[in-house]
Amino acid sequence: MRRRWAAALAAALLLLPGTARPALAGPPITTAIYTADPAALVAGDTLYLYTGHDEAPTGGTSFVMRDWHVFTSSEATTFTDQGARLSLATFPWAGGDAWAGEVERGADGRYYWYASVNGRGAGWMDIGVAVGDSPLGPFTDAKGGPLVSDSTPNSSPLNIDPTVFTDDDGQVYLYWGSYYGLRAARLNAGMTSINGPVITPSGVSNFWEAPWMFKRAGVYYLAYAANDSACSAPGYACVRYATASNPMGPWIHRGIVLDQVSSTTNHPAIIEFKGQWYMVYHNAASPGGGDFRRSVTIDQLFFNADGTMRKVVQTGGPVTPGNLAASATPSTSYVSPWETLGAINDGHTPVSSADHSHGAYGNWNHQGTEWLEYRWPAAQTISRSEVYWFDDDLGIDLPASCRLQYWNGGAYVDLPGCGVAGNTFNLTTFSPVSTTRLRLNITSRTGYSTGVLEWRAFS
Ligand code: FUB
Repeated sequence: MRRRWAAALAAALLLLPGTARPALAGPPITTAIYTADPAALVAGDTLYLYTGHDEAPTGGTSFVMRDWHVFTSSEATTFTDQGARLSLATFPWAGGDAWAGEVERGADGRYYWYASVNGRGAGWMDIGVAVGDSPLGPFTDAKGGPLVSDSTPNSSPLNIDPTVFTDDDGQVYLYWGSYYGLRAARLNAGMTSINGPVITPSGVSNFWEAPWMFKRAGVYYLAYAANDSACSAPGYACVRYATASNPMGPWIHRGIVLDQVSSTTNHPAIIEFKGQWYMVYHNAASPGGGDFRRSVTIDQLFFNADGTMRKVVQTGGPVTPGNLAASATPSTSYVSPWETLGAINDGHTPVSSADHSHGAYGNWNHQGTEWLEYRWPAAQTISRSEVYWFDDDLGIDLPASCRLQYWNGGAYVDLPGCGVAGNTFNLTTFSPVSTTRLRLNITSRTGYSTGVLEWRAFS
């Protein structure tokens, strides 16, 4: 099986001497459609976001992507959808899967849109390139076939997610790849062919996919999705980054710039616009959103004096205001190996007890009582719990009963029991307790196992 592909808005005016910064962003750039895989470009005084378009139905379990949209903004806060400006039809040789892309201005002043598509050839995904005379196109196929495919020597195990970077000397670089296979090459000035060997850059620790390259103060930066256990829950990705003094590396890993988001996939674009740096990325925070119904969002990004990037604060993320679960570490007595413990505090609001589009905790085929626990590094005051049960109409059913407990420093102390209704959050309120651990004991119905889609805790 292919690996599963693998969130209180803060609005404030921050003043820098002489510079008015725009209000913090954070909500989806649109809720009219689902968007993913952002790339960013500044042309004139406009910020352009090039995004994929998720069209999977509610509860869908795979990508449905046929075209790409362009969004414009003059202040990086509100965005106008300029519509689908590129589609699979632009590439007659391609058959499906309009995945991540990026637009770069060529030396000829034209705009080149590099895009991941199913090339219908050997292997699965290829990278095509379209060209237009303006950032909004119209765009036409610039090559009549893939720029990168499985037949490209030393290509990636999955040829997707192009990022294109033009250095100060005019040399253009293409980075791309997935399935842990990062690749890089120089492009010819014409923007539509590779010049020289495809290399496997070194030092890009835990690379999974979705590279984004840029330069600041003479330093090259490469941000990318990683999915190691030190940065994200199983099945989810974070964004790590590396820096280099040469555009082809070697790279030095610098850390995590964006934590796990509410979608399993994570995909960065980093850009400076009108004196402020931004991280553009996607999550599953839009109403009805999910792993295959993602939404692009934008947040401010800040650099330290030494050039390292501070971790981005996800202002429009999936965090329900006051939900203490977001900062807790979950653990359990048992989780089925194919299920996702991290799903219980990813901030997703399920549409039903069958909605495991963001993953689910499940303990099939255990029966009887199993427990889930949240731990915090410092004591939290808690007076409310909300549990959304998972029911797959197979081996996992709603529980027979459940009981909450908190840790008083020496023992677990009972709190009131909790509801076992499906298709809703089961609310339990109690006198405030100060604790570092909250435990949910779940007892199954005879013949079934149990599962949880989301578990929230509040002061
Ligand atoms: O949207 C399809 C794929 O999911 C992209 O190409 C990856 O970067 C991941 O976001």
